[in-house]
Amino acid sequence: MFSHLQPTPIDPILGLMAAYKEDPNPLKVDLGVGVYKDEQGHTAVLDCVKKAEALRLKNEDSKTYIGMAGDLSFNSHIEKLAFGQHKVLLSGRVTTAHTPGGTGALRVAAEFIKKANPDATVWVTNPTWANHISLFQAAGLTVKEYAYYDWETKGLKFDAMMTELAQVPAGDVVLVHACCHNPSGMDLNFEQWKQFAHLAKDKGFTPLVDMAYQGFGLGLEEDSQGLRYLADQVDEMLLCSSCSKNFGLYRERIGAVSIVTADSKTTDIAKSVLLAVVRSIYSMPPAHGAIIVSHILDSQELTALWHQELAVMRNRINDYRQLIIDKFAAEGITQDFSFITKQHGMFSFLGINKEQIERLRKEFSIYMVGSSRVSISGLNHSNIDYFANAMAQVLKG
Ligand code: PLP
Ligand code: TYF
Repeated sequence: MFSHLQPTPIDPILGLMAAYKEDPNPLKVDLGVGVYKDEQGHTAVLDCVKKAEALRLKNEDSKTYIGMAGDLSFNSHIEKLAFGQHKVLLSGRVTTAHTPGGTGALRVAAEFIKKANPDATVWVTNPTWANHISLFQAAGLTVKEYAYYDWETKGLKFDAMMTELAQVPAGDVVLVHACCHNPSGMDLNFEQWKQFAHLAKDKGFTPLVDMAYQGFGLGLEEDSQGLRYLADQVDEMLLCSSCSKNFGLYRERIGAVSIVTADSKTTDIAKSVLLAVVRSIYSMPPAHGAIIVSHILDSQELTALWHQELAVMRNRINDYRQLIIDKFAAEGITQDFSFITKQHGMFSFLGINKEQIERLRKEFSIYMVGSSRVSISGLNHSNIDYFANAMAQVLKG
């Protein structure tokens, strides 16, 4: 039966990562995958993680299974990180399972939605992270897009977004990015979050917030402001979070899915369904990443260190947003790229065309996703002039 299989194309972002690795050009620049790189172009293990790992090595006394919900201490920490002291936590309206990465959280959420409403359509931003579409389709759900990014103004199509979402029926799910929109970098401001939350409440659709970059936008608290306002307004929602970026735990695969229900009785039922979904996919999540995060957030000292290290990553990216503009100006580029400083998180769309992206890759070994998405932390003081100069040549035509 395997001879009937058809080849499946590789995820273009991961394909780009492989192509970059094989490129022998010493000047090559990787602006592809959303993985934070420091000034040396290295994705280092955070010091707070190293310390927590040492603690784990010393204290761990068993490798027996953890339950289907994973590490309960982690779950409690991750809920507080997202919701703070919110009434949904205080009134027992949230149930959380730790998952293999944010991707695992989304996949579990998809199956959970399928159980709650098999006919649900999941609405995603146009454009969105390509995996969103395949993850929800894999659970047999219909996926449709709503207006979001405006290629003309390099901003949001907020009015069109609200008009389209006003047609979404109760029982459907609307996925929003908590902060640091992937791929555009263009986020809702707080006023827009409020309007979105009121619409969700009026229309009765269920929001699903994907929070893969908490702390990479404006700060840990600021980045969850919209999410918390939404939780003030609606009875039910889902949250998928990831510790891949903000704890630098990419390969440990640690994330969480949280379900918010209208009352604690429904939460108990939702929990049983959630755990049944987990059991039918992977039984129990891997423990390591969750225990690392738990150790960090259990300790004031390690939490303070984490905040510092996260701020270093966030500030470096934001500094480079401005530096790109300055270097482009120094190269005589006259097109307006000021939108880059209005965006948040790892990514921005440069808004250049396919041929220009192709030339950057072929002539200069500068790698970015085909939509012109750049992962800004791939830039550093050794390559930014090379990048700005290549951009100037390519923009001249
Ligand atoms: N959601 C978004 C928007 C992402 O960009 C990512 C990837 O980084 C994820 C979810 C899931 O990340 P991971 O599975 O690595 O935790
Ligand atoms: O968008 C990105 O670059 C990150 C990393 O299948 C990623 O979200 C990309 C593709 C993928 C998994 C993670």
